[in-house]
Amino acid sequence: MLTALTGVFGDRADAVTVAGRTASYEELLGAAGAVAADLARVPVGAFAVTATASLETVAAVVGGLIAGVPCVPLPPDAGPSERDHILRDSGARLLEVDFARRAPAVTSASASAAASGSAFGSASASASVEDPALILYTSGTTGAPKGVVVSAAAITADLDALAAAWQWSAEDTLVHGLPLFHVHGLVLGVLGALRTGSRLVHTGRPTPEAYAAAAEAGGSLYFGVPTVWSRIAAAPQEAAALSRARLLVSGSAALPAPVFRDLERLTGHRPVERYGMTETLITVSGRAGGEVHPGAVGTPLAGIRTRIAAEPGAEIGELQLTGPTLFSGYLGRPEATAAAYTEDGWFRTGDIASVGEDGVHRIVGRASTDMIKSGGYRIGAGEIENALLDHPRVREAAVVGVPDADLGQRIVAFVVADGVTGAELTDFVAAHLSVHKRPREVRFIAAIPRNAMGKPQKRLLLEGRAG
Ligand code: MLC
Ligand code: AMP
Repeated sequence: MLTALTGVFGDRADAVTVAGRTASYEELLGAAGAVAADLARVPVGAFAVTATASLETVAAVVGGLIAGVPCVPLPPDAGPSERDHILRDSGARLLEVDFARRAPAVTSASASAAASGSAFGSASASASVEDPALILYTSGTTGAPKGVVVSAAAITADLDALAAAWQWSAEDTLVHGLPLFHVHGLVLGVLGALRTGSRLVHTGRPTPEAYAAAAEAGGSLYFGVPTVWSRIAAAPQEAAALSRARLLVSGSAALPAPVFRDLERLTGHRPVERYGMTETLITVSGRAGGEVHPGAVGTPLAGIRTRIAAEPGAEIGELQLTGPTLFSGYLGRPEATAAAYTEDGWFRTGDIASVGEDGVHRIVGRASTDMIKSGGYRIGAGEIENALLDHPRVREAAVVGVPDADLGQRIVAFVVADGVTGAELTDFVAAHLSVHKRPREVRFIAAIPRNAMGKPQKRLLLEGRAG
C-alpha cells in the first residue's frame, strides 16, 4: 500500500510535514520500523495510538501496516468514557511512539523486499478480508461507537480509484489539517500521500491562514470538510492564495452552494466534491478536469456500483452500494454488520440521494434524524443522550442536529433537569466523550414529547413545538 516508502519515487528531506515537523521517507520508515518491532515483540490483536496531529501518529499507522497489526486511532480529545469504551471494545494495547527511536534495519531498499505484503505490496497480492489495517470507531444512531474494520485491500482500492479520479500523483503536494483518527484525514490524507508519492503538508489545524501559507510553499491538492471551506471562503485574502493550487476537494458533509460559488470567485477553482463513509471509504466523486456542479457529488469511482432504493415512482431514496472499498464488518458485532446490508448484499448507506441521467449523484439528506454531521464529524444522537443521562441532575434527554451556517449542523440537547446549567452539561459531555461531541446549545424543557411507544418525537423538537 505504501508505495512511496519503497523508494520508487526517490526520497526527499521534506516528504512528510505534520504540524511543523518534517521527515524524509527514510526517517519515517525508521520510526515505523521501531513501532513494528515493538508490535512483534509482544504480539497483540490490535494496538491503539492517541492520534494527535503528529509524526508519531503517522509512524504508528505505518508501523502497524508493516507488522500486519491493525491500528485503532484514538481521538486525542476523547474523555475517559469514550477512551475506555474504545480500548475495551477493541482489546487494543495502547502504544507510546517515540519518533526519535528508529529501527535501522528498515530502509526503503529493504522495505520492498522484506515487507510481508500488506504495507507495501499490491492489494491483490496480499491483503484480504482477514487482513485488517485499521479499526475506526464511529457513531451509530444509538449506543456507543462501533469499530469499523477496514482492510488493506479496501484502502488500496480506494486510494487508486481516487488517484485516477483526481489525477493525484507524486507531482502533487497534498495539504490539509484534518484529524488523524477518521477516514478523511488519515486514510486519504496520510495513506493517500504515502501511496501516490505526493509530498504531505499537514497544517496541524485546518485554518485559512495555515492553508494559505502552505500554498506559498507549493501546495497543489487541498482537502477540507465544508466547515473548513466556508471559513476559507470568509477570508478572501487567504482564499486568494489558493488560486495557485491544482485541485480543491471537499467532503465528509454537504458543501453549501454559496460556499462553492465564493470559492470559485476567490480562488478561480470549482471545488470537487466527493462522498463517502467510514464503512465504505470514498465511493462517489467529481473528477479533476471534469464538470462539477454545486450540490453534486459526482459519479461512482472505479469498481463501485450504486443504486437508489426508491418507492415506485419516486426518484429519491436510500443510496446503496457495492464494491471493493467496503469494510470487513463491525468489530465483534455480526448482527450489526448483517443489518447494514440488504438481503441481496448491497450496503445501506442511510443517505438519501438522487442520480441524474448523466449518472451524477446528489445527496439530499439522511434517513435518520439521529445521525448528526457537525463540522464533518459524524455524531450519533444516542451516544450524547446516554452521556447526558449519566449526569445525576438529568432526567430526560433528546439530542438533535439543527442547521448551522458554520458547522452544517450543530448539536442541540433538549433536557429535563434542574439544579444544573447548560454550560455545565456541555462541559460534562466534552469531558466524558470528545470535545467535538459537546452540545453547542442546551434547551431546558418540561417534558420530552413522546409517541405512544415512548420514542422521543424529535420532529416536534426541531419544529419548536415542544414546551
Ligand atoms: C470549546 N472547547 C472546549 C469546550 N468548548 N473544550 C472543552 N470543553 C468545552 N466545553 C475548545 C476545544 O477544546 C478547542 O480547543 C476549541 O474549543 C475549538 O473547538 P471546536 O469549537 O470544537 O472546533 P471548531 O473550530 O469548531 O472545529 C471545526 C473543525 C472541526 C472544522 C476544525 O470540526 C474538524 O476538524 N472537523 C473535521 C472532522 C473530520 O475530519 N471528519 C471526517 C470524518 S471521515 P483547541 O485548543 O483545540 O483550539 C468521513 C468520511 C468522508 O466523513 O466522507 O470523509
Ligand atoms: P463518516 O462515517 O464520518 O464518514 O460519515 C459518513 C457520512 O458523511 C455519510 O453517510 C454522509 O451522510 C456524509 N457525507 C460524506 N461526504 C458527503 C458529501 N460530499 N455530501 C453530503 N454528505 C456527505
